[in-house]
Amino acid sequence: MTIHSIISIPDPRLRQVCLSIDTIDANLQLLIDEMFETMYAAPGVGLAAPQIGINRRLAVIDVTQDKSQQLVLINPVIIKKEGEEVFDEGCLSVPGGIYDKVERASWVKMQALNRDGKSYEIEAEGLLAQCIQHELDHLDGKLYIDKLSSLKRFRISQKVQKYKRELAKKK
Ligand code: K1U
Ligand code: ZN
Repeated sequence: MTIHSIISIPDPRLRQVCLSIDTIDANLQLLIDEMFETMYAAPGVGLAAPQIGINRRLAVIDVTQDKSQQLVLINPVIIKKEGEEVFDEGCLSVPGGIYDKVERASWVKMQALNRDGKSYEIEAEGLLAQCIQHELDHLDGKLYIDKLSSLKRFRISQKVQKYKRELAKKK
C-alpha cells in the first residue's frame, strides 16, 4: 500500500480549486484506500486529495480511535449549517504541531458520494463537523490559517519553514 507524501504550505497546489470527480472506478477506490493509509500514518483525522497533490474533489475522514467510522467524501457539499463554535484546529499541511482557534459552524449537514458512487447525507457536530468543514475548505484551496490574523499567519509560516529546515537536516 502506498503512503503518499503530504505537501505543505506554501505549495501552490494547496491553493487550487479542485475539479469534480465524474468517474468512480477501481483506480479511484485504490487511491481512496491509499489516502486512508496516508491519513492514519500521519496521523490525522482527515485528508483531502490536494494535500497529496491531486486536484480532485475527494477527501477521507475518520475521527474515531478504532478506525470504525471511515467516511469517503466524493464531490461533497454542505447543504445546511447552524451555530458557531470555536475549535482548536491543526492541519497536516501546516506541519510542526501548530494549532490555533478557529470559528466554525457547530452543526453541518453534508451530501457526498461514497466509494461506490452512492449518494449519502450525514449530520455532524463536534470534531466531525469541524473536520468536514476543514476538508471541504481544502477542496476550494482554503486553509484554516486564512481565518487567522496576518501576524499569526506570518508567524506560522516562519515556524513551518523552521520545522521543515530542521527535518531536512535530520534526513
Ligand atoms: O486535513 C488535514 O489537514 C487533517 C487534519 C484535520 C483536522 C484536525 C483538527 C481539526 C480539524 C481538522 C488533521 O487531522 S491534523 C491532526 C489531528 O488533529 C489529529 C491527529 C491524530 C489524532 C487526532 C487528531
Ligand atoms: Zn488540513
